Amino acid sequence: MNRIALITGASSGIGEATARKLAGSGWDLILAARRFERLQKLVSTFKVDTHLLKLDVRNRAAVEAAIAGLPERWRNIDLLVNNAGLSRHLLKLHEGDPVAWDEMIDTNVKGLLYVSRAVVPRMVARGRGHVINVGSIAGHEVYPNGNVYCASKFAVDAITRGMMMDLVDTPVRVSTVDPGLVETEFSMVRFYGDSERAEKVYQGLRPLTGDDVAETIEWIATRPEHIQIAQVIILPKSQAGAMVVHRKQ
Ligand code: NDP
Ligand code: 8X3
Repeated sequence: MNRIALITGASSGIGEATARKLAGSGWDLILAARRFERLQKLVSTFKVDTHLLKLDVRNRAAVEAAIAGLPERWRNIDLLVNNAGLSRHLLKLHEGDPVAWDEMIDTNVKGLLYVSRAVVPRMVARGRGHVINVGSIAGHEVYPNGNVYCASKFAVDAITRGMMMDLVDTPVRVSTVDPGLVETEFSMVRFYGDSERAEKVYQGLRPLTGDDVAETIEWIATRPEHIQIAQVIILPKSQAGAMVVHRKQ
């Protein structure tokens, strides 16, 4: 039987690209997202076994039930990619939208915790497993109006470090991949479908693609078992930090 990977947020962007990449390399896949029909379309051409979960990672009971309810054939997850996440708005904190704060913290932080809490115990029990969290350059540097999104990604960084310590006496590996600008649906979601504003984010530079990040995730996941890639920061060539981006006029 092939190795099994569970990818959250596999209906778009980095998660979708990671699903394609791992499917191409012969991993069997559990794919989770809210937009189930997208997952169905995605796997229609895959040659590996797949198991789809319509899942909102913010819903702790649903996460617990989804993992506890996995058929026996899918229980031994070798790789968890905690990718589901989003940003909302670019606003000063005192002018911010608490509904958007909840969405970001509940998804990026609490969702990642819920999924990890549900999946990792069996990895520990089996003595085998790898968790790769998708952080961000926003988890290393705060940028203006990024306040809560950045805080959520700083939290991912702290959680990753904590998990690595908690699992140091087990064979379970923990890693984080922290991208800069990746052209996905991320900015469309951040700006609530304002495509003009979303496109401007990537104007004048060649951003990363979901495939670029997926390739890095696969590389991290396929190192020999004595190697734990703790963290990879991956940026477009013309980005030198969260706020330092060179754009051609
Ligand atoms: P996309 O918007 O293209 O994809 C986001 C994915 O997350 C979708 O599959 C979406 O699925 C899923 N998702 C969002 N909320 C939930 C939820 N509550 N439950 C389950 N799934 C959810 O963006 P990206 O691919 O760019 O984002 C993926 C990750 O990469 C995020 O964690 C993001 O913070 C991070 N990142 C992105 C960067 C970028 O520049 N694009 C840079 C650095 C990090 P659905 O809506 O179907 O549930
Ligand atoms: C996404 C990267 O810089 O747009 O995490 O916040 S950024």
